[in-house]
Amino acid sequence: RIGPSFKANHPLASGPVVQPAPTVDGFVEAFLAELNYGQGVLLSQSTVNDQYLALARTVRRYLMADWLETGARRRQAQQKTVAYLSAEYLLGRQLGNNLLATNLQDVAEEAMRRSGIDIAALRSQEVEPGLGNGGLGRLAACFVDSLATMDVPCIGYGIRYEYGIFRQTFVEDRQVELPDSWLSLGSPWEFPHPERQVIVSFGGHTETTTDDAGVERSRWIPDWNVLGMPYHYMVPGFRNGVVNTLRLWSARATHAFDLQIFNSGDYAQAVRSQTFAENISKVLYPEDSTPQGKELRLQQQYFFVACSLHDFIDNTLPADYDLRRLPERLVVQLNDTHPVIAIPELMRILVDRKGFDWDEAWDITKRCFAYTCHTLLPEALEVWSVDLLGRLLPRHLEIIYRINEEFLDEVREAFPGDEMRVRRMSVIAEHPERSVRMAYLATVAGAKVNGVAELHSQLLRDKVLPDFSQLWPEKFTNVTNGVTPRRFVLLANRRLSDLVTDTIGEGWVTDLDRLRELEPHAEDPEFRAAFRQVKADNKERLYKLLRVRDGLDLPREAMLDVMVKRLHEYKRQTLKLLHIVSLYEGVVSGRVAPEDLTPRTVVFGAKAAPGYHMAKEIIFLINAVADTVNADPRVAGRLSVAFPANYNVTLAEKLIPAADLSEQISLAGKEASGTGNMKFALNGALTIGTDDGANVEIRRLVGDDNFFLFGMTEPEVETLRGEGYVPADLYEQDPVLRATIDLLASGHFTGGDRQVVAPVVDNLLHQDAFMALADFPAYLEAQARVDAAYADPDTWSRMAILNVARSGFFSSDRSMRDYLERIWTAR
Ligand code: TH1
Repeated sequence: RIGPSFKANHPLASGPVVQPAPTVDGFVEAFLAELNYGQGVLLSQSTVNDQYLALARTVRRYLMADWLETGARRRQAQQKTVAYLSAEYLLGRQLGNNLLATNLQDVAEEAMRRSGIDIAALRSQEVEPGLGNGGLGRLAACFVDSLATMDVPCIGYGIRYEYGIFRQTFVEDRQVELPDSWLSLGSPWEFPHPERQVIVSFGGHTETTTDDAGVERSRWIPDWNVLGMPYHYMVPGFRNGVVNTLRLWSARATHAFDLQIFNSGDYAQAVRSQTFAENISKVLYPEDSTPQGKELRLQQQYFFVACSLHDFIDNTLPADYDLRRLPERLVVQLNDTHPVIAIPELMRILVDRKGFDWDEAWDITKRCFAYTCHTLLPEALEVWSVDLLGRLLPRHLEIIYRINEEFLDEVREAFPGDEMRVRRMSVIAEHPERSVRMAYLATVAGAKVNGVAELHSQLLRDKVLPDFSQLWPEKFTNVTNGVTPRRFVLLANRRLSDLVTDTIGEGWVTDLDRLRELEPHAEDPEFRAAFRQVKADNKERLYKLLRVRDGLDLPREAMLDVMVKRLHEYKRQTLKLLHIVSLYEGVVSGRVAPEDLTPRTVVFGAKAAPGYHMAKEIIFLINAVADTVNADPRVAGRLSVAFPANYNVTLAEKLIPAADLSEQISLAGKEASGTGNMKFALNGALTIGTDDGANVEIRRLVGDDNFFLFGMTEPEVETLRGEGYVPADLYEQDPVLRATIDLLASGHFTGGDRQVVAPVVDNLLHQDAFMALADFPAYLEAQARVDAAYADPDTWSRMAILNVARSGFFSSDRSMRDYLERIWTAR
């Protein structure tokens, strides 16, 4: 792993690493060197892609000394390290973020100008690494950013998917998925480390043997292997000289595997095996919160978890490290249940490979893990069939059975005679098929279990894991999510950032509570005007982009009302759509004069899981409504609807700073936290939202007067469900709702075709599992309050400024402090 010792003793072996001068000249020189020696082209011959790659590698050079230094310091210090295990990292583009972290934006811009290059063209050349679905993946990216900025030792472990979240396009208003080949033009931000490859085994069976001490031990005889090749990515802190590491694993075929088949003479089969192995890290599963239970997904999970634990225990810890003290050096944070197979894997390493006895291994394991739950939806709680798990990981299944047996003994001891409870709490479910409940396994093994917002953590305790919270109340805690102010304020909203810095000085970027100092300025008319100008400029920038990107022509003056998130029924994009249709219906039926409409532009951004039919029907319907509304002169300049395809981090960075209104309208009790809601508030949009997830905390902080609350509370939802919810009755009783749904159902938006709207309309009338109709009147009423507030620019900007000033709590730096205090150092 380390070079020969004569090298280590050489005076130059430990640096100093020569960094290019942080001047325009220094930058130009480094850039040309990268272009000439890295890309092998002359500036005069170079393509935009050559230039982008050379620019990225130039920025990398400025980070390298700090990266190497951070690594050396971490090896020296032997501190406790957070291994953040996440199947997803939704990173977003790297160039802008890394220029920001190194404080080189202006230098780089000038250096490019001097080289005759427009840096903006190079920025747009970057394909973002979309290695995540939505909030969960983006949260992981925010967390590693904050940990680097706070100089906390952390390794982010995950999967280097060759294809990230699909690229969305619309064909005749319907979603069509295209592969996201984010690596195809080169990947300047990654460092492959083939010398650190790890072997991962699958399949086979177990045997019982007796060891030298006469103890019976199980031995796993796997029947196939793959190699895990790590790729390292820099995670720079914000201008603090720290660069942490993200280590993502890529699957390769093992040589042994190839050779065996080669020897047997079947060349075609040898190639198939290669493909088979590499399939493991081929593509991100595009389901957000609805796992499909596919075998390849379990392979992905075990693959990256096995690589990561091996990497930490055998390559990161000193060779002679006493593993009884592992919990002093390692805390594994499980990002949802996706990496939970790490629990039996650590047991296997300790018992089978390192020779620990079971009890000691279990004691160590229990102190190493903590589990974050991100959902309440029952369909999102992962279970793996015993059949599949036993086939793929027979030894792990054995270990899980034993963990469960001992755990259930503990339950019997605590609650004698309560066999119902024992069955309820079993890690092994018996129905509908014998399977492993991964959330239960994580809760049994984890030292701490947290939800991601206060309401969510409470519902997690009371509704999802009540028996566990009764048994181990001290295990449960909350850490409310956060977002990084570096990417989502400083980088995405330079204009607002400049205004804030001019007003309260520097320092808020790493101490976001200081935004409070803006509060008194909400009363200053000049500041409000400047704040409005920032919004106007951001809208201008967005509309220019949407014109080029999507051919959209949007009015400059209208309120910008934004709903961006994954398409899911519980998030209720249909409720937003009903609002749009009701505004439109008001005008076309003559009930409302067009000039009485507050001018609005509604922007949607949403990807649907490819197999989620209802979500795709909803996308179609939004597009159909958008086409019709935008083409109707009766609402021209008053109501527009835009649905730019392929919402991603890059688009979010343009959309969120421009928004006036943030739509956070999930059915109460369904959205665990939400993090888009935080980004909008920090960028001066007002929220219209239900009492759900982190909305509750946003409202409490910004104040009731600065938040448009509507809809049922979670207990009210439960009550209504208990009484028997009949959406069709609401349709019958409410004339506005009836007119709205009738217009939708009439085929008005689909060229007279009633058939194509039926899936969504019928579902609303006869199922409406997420009670959009029940909240519809309250939503309209809240939107009327929005219109009234928007009518007075001073009222609106005062509210918006207070949202910014009071949202500092939602920095992911604060989330990381909470994890440190409540989970990672608490014992
Ligand atoms: C999301 C939650 O839906 C969201 O409310 C929360 O803010 C976010 O996580 C971060 O905590 C989830 N995403 C996923 C993705 C998968 C499985 C479960 C969840 S929960 C694949």
